Amino acid sequence: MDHDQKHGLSRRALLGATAGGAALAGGLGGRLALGPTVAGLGAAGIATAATTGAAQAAGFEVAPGQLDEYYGFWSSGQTGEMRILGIPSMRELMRVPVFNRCSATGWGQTNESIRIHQRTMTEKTKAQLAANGKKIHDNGDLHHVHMSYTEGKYDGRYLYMNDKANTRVARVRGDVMKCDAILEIPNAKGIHGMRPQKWPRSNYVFCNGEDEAPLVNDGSTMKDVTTYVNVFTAVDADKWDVAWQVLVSGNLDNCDADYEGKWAFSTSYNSEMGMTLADMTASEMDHVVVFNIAEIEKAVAEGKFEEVNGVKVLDGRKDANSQFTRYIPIANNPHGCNMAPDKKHLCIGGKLSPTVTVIDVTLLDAVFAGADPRSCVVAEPELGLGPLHNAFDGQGNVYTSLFLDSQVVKWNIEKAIAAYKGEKVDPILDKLDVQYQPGHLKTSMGETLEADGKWMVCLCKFSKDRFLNVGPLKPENDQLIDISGDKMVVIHDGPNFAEPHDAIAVHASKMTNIKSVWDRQDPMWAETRKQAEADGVNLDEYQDTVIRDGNKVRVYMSSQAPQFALEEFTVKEGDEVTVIVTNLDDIDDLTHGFTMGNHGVAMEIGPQATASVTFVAANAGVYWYYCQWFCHALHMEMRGRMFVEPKGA
Ligand code: CUK
Ligand code: CUA
Ligand code: CA
Repeated sequence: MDHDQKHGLSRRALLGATAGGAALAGGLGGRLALGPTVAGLGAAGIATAATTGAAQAAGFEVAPGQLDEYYGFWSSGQTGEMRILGIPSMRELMRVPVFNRCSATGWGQTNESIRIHQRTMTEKTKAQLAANGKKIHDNGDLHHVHMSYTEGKYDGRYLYMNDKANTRVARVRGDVMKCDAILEIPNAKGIHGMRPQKWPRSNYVFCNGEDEAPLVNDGSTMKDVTTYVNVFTAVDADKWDVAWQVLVSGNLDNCDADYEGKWAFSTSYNSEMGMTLADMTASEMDHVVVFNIAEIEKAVAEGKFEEVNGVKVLDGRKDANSQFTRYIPIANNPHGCNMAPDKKHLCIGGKLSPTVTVIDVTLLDAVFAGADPRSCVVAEPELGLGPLHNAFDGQGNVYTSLFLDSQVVKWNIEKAIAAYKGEKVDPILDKLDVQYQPGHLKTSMGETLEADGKWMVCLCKFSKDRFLNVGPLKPENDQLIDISGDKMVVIHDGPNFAEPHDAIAVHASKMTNIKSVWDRQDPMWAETRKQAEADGVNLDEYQDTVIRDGNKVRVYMSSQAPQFALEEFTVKEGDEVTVIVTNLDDIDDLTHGFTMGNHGVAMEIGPQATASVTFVAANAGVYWYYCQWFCHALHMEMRGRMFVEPKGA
């Protein structure tokens, strides 16, 4: 295996960057009471630069102080967050709460995050939540994470992700790695497959509705499945609103977009519109829906839509005979849907069929002009049992996960096309056992025009005997595979908590706009700033102001290690208290926290950030608040008291 050689250059380049980072940390150390410790770390970082040879001998291992070559952005399934891992080290670097409630950062509890949750929430959902004593849904089922594109390449601006559980999509900013927008999608049910447009840029995020339901879902019709529809949604990625929706026949599972901005594609495993497992698998064929973006945009511009719940809806069902869609028959219950970086071939995982169907997207114009829908199929290699998802190396090869065989199969597109034409060639180049039952698999930069064929991560659904037994609930197993040679090689087992479905590997050079310190004027707390202005408080300066507004109390306190500006404040029993903390420290990695004891309140305040939280001081007494983020040698002392006076006092 020539892996070390192949990666040597970039690793050395990274080491240079690390040494610089260490020097920076050492410099910052002087500004902290913890100076000696930080300076010590810096020295260790520089020392590793001398051990390059040993690190390379260790293969994939990224030695202490070294940085990974790729950012891995991971979904977390039912945990509801996005995760960042380093590739190839497979070290978890960060968790970004999105649909979940986060105890560390206060996501789902701070006023700033609740506003993001509620901005696009429908009145129906608000009412449903209120009936349950809640303001937001604090769970999600996040299957897919994808980055924004400019001309088929990652541009580092945003990450987009779905929530199948509560029919939402969300966006995470590429500069601060925080969620800044959530969108509840009307009319659709159960957003599953989701992809940004790749060309000319990610103007849309395409979202598949997986679950069938009446379009007007108000109880007037429920068991009559002929009234059920499925909805394909294009979200305007800039306005973060629904641009348009298309009704389809059958349900929608996974989707992708092409590299020309002409098409979007979705697999459907329930063309039968069955409501039981037996019915959903009854047909011999299901289909892939092809969406014609230009035709859809034209109809929307000409006003040829129906407005349903404030959204422009077009009818792309089979009976409507529109130019919006075509239905390509595919063997029963397909799953994965992956556009190759050759700009030409779309690969559909057969799931129940042992095949992957290859569609040549340059033949789709003819299909829309009336040619047989199957005329765009140019290969259908038989690869093994349970083909789910496909990944690419940029060299004409595909890696397909075989769920039932617990294998990854490497095969060649051109050879598969030749075999489909009747030539005697075997498209299969290699098979590799993985542990166990793989779903998605991701190659480095593989979903972009810059697919580089270095690494693959295979997200296994089961780990069984691969790790110490931790009880009946086992971790998943995300395996790192070297694909730089002819043979695939498993390099590393990566246990992971419930339940990553998908990931992307983005070269670190794409993430040039990541910040270490917030901008004081960040839109995240723009509304909080407005309130402060109205209260005559300047959030850019030292704050120790308590404003009483009826039974509402707003407590403004800035923080600078190791102190809150207020070491005590007084409210009355029953007051609605809002604590607004601005972190005036502007040093890298100097995050403070605010925890109000015995009130279920905690939040993160990054350097130069503002965060706020509202709660009711229900019982009289003394309550300590404290900084829960270790920030200084005197971090323990960074605390204060809230006095809650008895009613009528
Ligand atoms: S997925 Cu969502 S069921 Cu194969 Cu993209 Cu796991
Ligand atoms: Cu501030 Cu700990
Ligand atoms: Ca089916």
